[in-house]
Amino acid sequence: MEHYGDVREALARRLPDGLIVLAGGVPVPRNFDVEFVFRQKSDFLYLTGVEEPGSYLLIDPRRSRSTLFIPRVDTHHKVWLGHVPGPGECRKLYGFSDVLYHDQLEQAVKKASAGYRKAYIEPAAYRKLRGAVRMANAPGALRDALEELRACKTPGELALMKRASMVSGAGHREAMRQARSGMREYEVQAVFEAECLRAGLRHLGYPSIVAAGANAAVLHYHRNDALLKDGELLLMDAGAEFRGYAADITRTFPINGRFTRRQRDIYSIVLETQKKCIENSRPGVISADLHVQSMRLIAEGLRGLGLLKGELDGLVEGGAVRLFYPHGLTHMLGLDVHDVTGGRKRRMPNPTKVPVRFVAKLEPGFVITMEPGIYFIEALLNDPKLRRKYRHAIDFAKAEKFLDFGGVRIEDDIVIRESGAPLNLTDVPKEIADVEEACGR
Ligand SMILES: [Mn+2]
Repeated sequence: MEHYGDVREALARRLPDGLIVLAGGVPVPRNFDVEFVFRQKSDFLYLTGVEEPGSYLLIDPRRSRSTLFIPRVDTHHKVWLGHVPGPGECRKLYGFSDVLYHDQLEQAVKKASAGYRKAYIEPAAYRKLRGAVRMANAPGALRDALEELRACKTPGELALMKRASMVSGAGHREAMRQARSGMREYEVQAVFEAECLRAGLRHLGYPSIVAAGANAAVLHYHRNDALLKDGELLLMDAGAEFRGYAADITRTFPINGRFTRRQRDIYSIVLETQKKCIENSRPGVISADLHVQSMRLIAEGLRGLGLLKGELDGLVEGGAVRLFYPHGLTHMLGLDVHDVTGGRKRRMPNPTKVPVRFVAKLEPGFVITMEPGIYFIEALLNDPKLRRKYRHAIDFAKAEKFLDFGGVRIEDDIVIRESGAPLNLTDVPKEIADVEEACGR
């Protein structure tokens, strides 16, 4: 509760010269009488912790006041939804001194706007307030201020993220323990999601990816319905949310509990790459440089196996390694699984010679993922144009023998700290011996 009050004060300090108004999310209808499962808008959750739909927030920086506006619930609603907390309860529940009903918003904004010439009203709230507001509105500045603030996590937020990571980690360990050949991918998904639900975490940060064998080479695989086969790997990328804060964890483990020689070779390259990049995740480091470092390490490993040929610089800058590693190393993590970068992305030119989506100078309080991978993707390895372009850099005959392999990704969630080593929020085995033990066959 204190945390949310602090966050609102920080926003008021950044935008001291205008009234701030935000709208919470509203339920989205799915079909007649049925709604999609409601998940609060991230900015609103960030500022209030309110997970119920239909609320508004008014921040009056000059008077240092925040008011929460909640829906007025009628008898019909009470019949269908049961008890809905009223203003008195919401004051206690969310730590607001002022709680009103949402039909009082317009009046309250009019009253509070005395002395202000400016407003920071989010578009969804502005649609409701257009008639009542005479001040110039600057929603872009509100957007930027929120992104700046959300990028660096406070100790309170880190505690929430730790909880999301702990529960998700337990889900991953349980999936390793229970996965068996003959099961379907969705049965392993059920093991993970049951563990999260049992701990009270009802939302996932993103749809779970549970990919056996060659399916692991489909980067956003969501079918999750194939059979698990003896001798293959299973890649699971899954994370739950706690109070809106996501975990984003990937593990790849042998379905029969023992890595083959070939699986070890590929897995070790990914693991060593990930560990080095985590170690180097320090304040001031540019995320794109870490990505290039991960490409070099993977290129070096694949060259050692004879899959790539030639100079490392050429393999990285020429793009040959991207056929095996076609995604980013890292992204921000928070209330959104691909979280805001704090506007810093727009200001920072990419200093490297490779295209990278996330370019930011790491700061204390950033939470980022570290997720290198190696995949054998048929669409890339059998593309005639790419085969011609990279005929001197890639041993395609050798790579073809891996088309049944799928891929390996290892992903942890990392907190950048002022000094010392980064803090790893993820507690799931990843060393080969530890993974085999966790599989416990
Ligand atoms: Mn991720």
